[in-house]
Amino acid sequence: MNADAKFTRTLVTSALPYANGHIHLGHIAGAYLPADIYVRYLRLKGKPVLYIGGSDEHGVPVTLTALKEGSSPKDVVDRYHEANAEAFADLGISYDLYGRTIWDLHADTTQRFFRALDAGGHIERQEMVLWYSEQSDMYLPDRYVKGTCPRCGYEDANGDECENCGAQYAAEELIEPRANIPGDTSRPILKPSAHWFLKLRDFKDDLKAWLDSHPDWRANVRGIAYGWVDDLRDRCITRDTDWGIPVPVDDPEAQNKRIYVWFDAPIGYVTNTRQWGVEAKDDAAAWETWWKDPSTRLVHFIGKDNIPFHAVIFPAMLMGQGDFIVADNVVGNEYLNILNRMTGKAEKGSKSKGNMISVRDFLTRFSRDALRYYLCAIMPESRDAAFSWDEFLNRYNGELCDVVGNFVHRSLTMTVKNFDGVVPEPGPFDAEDQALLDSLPEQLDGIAQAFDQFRFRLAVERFIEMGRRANQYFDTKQPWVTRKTDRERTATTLYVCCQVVRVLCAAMAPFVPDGAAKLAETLGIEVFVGGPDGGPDSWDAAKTPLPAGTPLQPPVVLFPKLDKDYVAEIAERHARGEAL
Ligand code: B3M
Ligand code: ZN
Repeated sequence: MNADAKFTRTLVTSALPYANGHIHLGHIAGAYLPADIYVRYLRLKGKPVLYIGGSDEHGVPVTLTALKEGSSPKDVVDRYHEANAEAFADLGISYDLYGRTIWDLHADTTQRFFRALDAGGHIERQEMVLWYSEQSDMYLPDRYVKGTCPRCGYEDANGDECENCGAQYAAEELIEPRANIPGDTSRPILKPSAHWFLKLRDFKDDLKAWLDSHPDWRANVRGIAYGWVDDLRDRCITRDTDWGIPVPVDDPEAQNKRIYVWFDAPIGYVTNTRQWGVEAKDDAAAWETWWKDPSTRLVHFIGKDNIPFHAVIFPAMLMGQGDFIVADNVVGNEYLNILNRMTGKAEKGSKSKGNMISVRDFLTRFSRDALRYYLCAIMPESRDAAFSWDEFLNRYNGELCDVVGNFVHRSLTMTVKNFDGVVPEPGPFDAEDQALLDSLPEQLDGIAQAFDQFRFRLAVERFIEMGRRANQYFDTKQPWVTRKTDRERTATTLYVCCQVVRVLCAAMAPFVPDGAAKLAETLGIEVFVGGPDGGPDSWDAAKTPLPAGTPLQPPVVLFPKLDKDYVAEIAERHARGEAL
């Protein structure tokens, strides 16, 4: 369906990463780069778009990190929130707001959600038994207890779910439980505790109807979402911990408990929109248009492990509010693995293997355009992909530099040198000139169509294809030969090349914004980059030719080539588990 018809604005979210570690390339290829490319594309089109992100600062991942490093949860989240906000900015992930879930405003939003669900009869108090450590004197929620999966026998399963087979089970089903706390050697016991549950079944029909109305979603997302909706259970939305948002119920049992992190985290999108309204618009009610007006299109970008939360649970929570919109698309990527150079096999990135590459480290060595280009070119859209140093080198050098960078550079250098630094006045067009000129709007539309369908790899392919076609034209026309014999012919050729360059400039802007900005400056074109209020369409404007006589700046190298030995040296360091 044509999304334009129904919607007047788009709200884009990227998953909120836990603030307990550095952002790495796997995160980027999953939920951040595709969202950022999409948002930049919409901004160029002049469509009103708001891009919201932030840190996920509650939950066991954070308290466990604090416990293991001997610090406090607050210390952990302060450190990593800062570091990750900076890494995103360095990579050009262009959030309108990057917020925090420890904000008071977020406790307020979350408690409002909880109360509305409670008032609607969708929350229920239940007694349950949980693992408890007498040695550490605490309940062992989620990853605090490990054991053997009752379904598949995996020995590192969590308290109530197994990473290996995806099974969910009651705590008491876990086999041979052990506390996942340094120094705790006691055998956990089962102890009763009261908790609050979200009655997901109440939303079954609405969830199903909503999924049915989106047959265009990716197969991975639909498959997982339908699997859940067909087997909905009550979800426990509180935990025995003191790190999190207080449970807004009048019950002494709730005192020592907090709201479960997966309940509050997606509400962070709403909180951070509220905060954006206050900061950018000085309007505490600005967020409501983005979350309640049915002409807002909500799109979530996530990694595949987050699919149930974004395609089932959070939508149910939104439906339970009565007046919120739900997502029009949930774009879930598969995983980015890492190619092991010794074995030639793709491996899962893991802290213990030390093979993960943080964005911070990577950007001390290579440009963000290089990283963005490569990750987009291999984006794990419908199956897992693997980061490889050799492929990084080959694709960046061989495609972005040699095909597009080279075409732009030779076209503009010749033009500036031979035609007084302006776009030349063309003579009559021959069939080849005309065919290339005529194809440009179509080629740009092909890239737009790929973006509209969240097919970022295809967009990159079409973009490089545009460069290849242009190089073929250049080679056929041989302006470096005609320059000495036929000035009018040369002027026509380079006029056509300048038009291709102009279109390439728009097409590359969402992937490689730095190269695009340099090129726009060379061409003297003003690129309007819109935001929440929208504006003129700079994307379609690229279809209007640059007039003859337009002054050009001396061209600069857009995409400096990578040195093979340098990349090999960094790859070696990575293979040895050293900092890049
Ligand atoms: N923090 C899980 C993750 O970082 C979780 C996502 C929350 S999205 C609202 O992958
Ligand atoms: Zn299992």
